[in-house]
Amino acid sequence: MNHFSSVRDVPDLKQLLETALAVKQHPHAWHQLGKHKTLGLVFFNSSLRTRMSSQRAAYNLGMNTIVLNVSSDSWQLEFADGAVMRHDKAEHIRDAAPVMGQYCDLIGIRAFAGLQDREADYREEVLEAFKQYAGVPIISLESATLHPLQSFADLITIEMHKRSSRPRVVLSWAPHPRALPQAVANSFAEWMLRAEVELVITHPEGYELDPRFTQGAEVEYDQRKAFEGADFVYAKNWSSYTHYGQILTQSEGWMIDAEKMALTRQAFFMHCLPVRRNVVVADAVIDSPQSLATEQAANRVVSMQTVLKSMLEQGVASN
Ligand code: SN0
Repeated sequence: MNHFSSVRDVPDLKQLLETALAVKQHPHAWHQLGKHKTLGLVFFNSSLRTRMSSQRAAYNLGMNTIVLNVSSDSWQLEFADGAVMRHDKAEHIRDAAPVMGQYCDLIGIRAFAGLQDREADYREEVLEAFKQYAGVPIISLESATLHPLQSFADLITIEMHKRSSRPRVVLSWAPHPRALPQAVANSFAEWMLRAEVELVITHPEGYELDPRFTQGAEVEYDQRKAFEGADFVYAKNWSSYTHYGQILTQSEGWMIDAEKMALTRQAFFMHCLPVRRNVVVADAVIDSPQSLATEQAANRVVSMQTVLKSMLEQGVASN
């Protein structure tokens, strides 16, 4: 793994999952591995779990961290080639990224989709510019199209709770008051399609995801039918990909409640958080013993630590 921004960067997923289970059991067993190494964490968007779990994962490996919140603490960055920089952006990525690469051995980047220009978002302009100019390995902390550390944590969580060798995992669209990126859903689909699960995606018409990430998954437009026999229900809102960035309907009827969960095989409920209670999911579901939301968040330390450990052992961060 030179960079980690998709499951496609993982050469052997089974092995990575095995490593994760070892890391979960013995989080401090590699506390010297990251000695004298620095992880940069660069945020263009808000974060709670990603920031705290990344710092904790680095600490468990004996690494130092430097956090930069670009939107509030730093110069605003220009990404356009050949820009005449007379406006609000003070520094170009061609200058900023190599400097960060001097201070850090690995850099994590969070840069959400802008949801205005589909081509630009799906080209991953920000993430790719860091890969091109920083000169050190880049780890996605949620990019415009994917959130691999979340999906890896989700896979670890499913692995710990599955009751059969090939559980039925349902990714369900849910309502939300704001337009959100497709990244979590794209990424979850991409990881599940490479794991030992049966993936079903359910959403209202118009919320079809980019087939580059979902090819091979079953799509069921009837949410209740999708829930029948489910072992895991993964709730997430996303805005339309085809009518890019739009909320097509409020679809309140898609909220996940106890009555719908009763259609499942006593399924576990999953959400990556932050969640809008009683819009996406009813209190009774997220507060039930079947909810894995806190455990998913706990496994964010495990997924990040496993990725850092693999990169450090490979010697990719050898400044
Ligand atoms: C982000 C998303 O991609 O959907 C991050 C999820 C890990 N979620 C939000 O931005 C939610 C914000 C809100 O207003 O509820």
